[in-house]
Amino acid sequence: MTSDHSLSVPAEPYPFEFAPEHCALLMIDLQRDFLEPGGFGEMLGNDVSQLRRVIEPNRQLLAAWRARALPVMHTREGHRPDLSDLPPAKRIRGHGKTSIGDAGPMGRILVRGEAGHDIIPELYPLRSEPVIDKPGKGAFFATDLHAILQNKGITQLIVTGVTTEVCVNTTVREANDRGYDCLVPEDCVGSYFPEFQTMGLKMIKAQGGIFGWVSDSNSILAALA
Ligand code: TIU
Repeated sequence: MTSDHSLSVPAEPYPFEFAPEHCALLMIDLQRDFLEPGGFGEMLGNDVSQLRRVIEPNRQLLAAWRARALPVMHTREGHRPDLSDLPPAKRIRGHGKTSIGDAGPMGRILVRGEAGHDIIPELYPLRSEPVIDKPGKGAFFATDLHAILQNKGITQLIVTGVTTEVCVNTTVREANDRGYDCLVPEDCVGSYFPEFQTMGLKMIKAQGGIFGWVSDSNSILAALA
């Protein structure tokens, strides 16, 4: 708890107490290449409808944060056009025919500045909302996110986005080790794999909230109302 003006959200493993002005909405990798039909995610054989169900609850949470002028931040996974920040191990992983940096359905895959790398129009950032370009799965690795959060006095995070077991989980773990409280609304995070969605959320809230809390968007909206 970071202020005397705190709200309580029903959550697992126990209620999440948060001070809105110290709590950022951190939206992970809601990028066209992961969510849109014809993008990189679908090209890899994934069912993007599993991710698209997160759009509407995220839109509602984003509207609520913006209406109260609370802090919002977005991340994008991707690399420099010269690929100098792309580890060779990441580029060749999977031995696919097409890999990061190659021409894809919406421009060069996961390259900054390309259409597919950008955030979906439904959840597009405002100019005032920091966008963190990250080369890895976690939002803290090789980025200035921690400094930005510290400068703004943010100690708690509502983490949403895709995918639950990859970039969301990695970011929550990184945040937890840096001392942030993280709440994950389950309807605002998505995985291409239903079993990973379930287990990815269980891993966060297990053992007394080993990495954080799990709730849903309606419970957060109700607490803010
Ligand atoms: N953002 C994110 O999770 N990147 C991924 O590569 N996720 C997969 O599930 N592949």
